[in-house]
Amino acid sequence: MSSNFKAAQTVTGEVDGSGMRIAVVCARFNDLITNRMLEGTLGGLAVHGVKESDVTVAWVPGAFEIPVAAKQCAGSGEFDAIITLGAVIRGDTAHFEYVAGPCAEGIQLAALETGVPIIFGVLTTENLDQALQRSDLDGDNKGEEAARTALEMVDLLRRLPSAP
Ligand code: INI
Repeated sequence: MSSNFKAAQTVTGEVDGSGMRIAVVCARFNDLITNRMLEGTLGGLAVHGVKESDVTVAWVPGAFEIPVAAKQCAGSGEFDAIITLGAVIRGDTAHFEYVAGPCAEGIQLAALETGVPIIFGVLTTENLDQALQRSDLDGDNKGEEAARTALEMVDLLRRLPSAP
């Protein structure tokens, strides 16, 4: 299949994020984990050229509150992408499913309704250890991964044809 649009990605597959405006909606619940993810996200954005002044961080109480804040950011016209960060740990709660499921579904719905990429950087793990592993400051960090995903999606949507 041939492609008639050019990607701006460099040979390493990385996107130049300069000029992109990003909102990060971050849950306070399990903030030991979400602060580490936020650090990964902010580092990832900076490495790819996003200016600090183009990044807005909005804190919400828990993962359940992420979708409504993400949707408002997405609908504002102020941001090219929204990154959501949260940590839902099964060991902590009997209502894991009631938090994790609606959070994921709400984020996807908000992205589809607004057409703005909203990245799912919400960890859902069995225990704290797994969450620590996936928010490593020197290795695997789901927040850093979410930053790269956001920039890639902004770049892609700018290049794909849209409705006339
Ligand atoms: N919120 C989380 O972000 N992670 C969790 O693991 C969690 N647990 O375990 O309950 C959690 N609960 C709070 C929830 O997100 C809401 O803030 C709360 O229910 C108020 O609506």
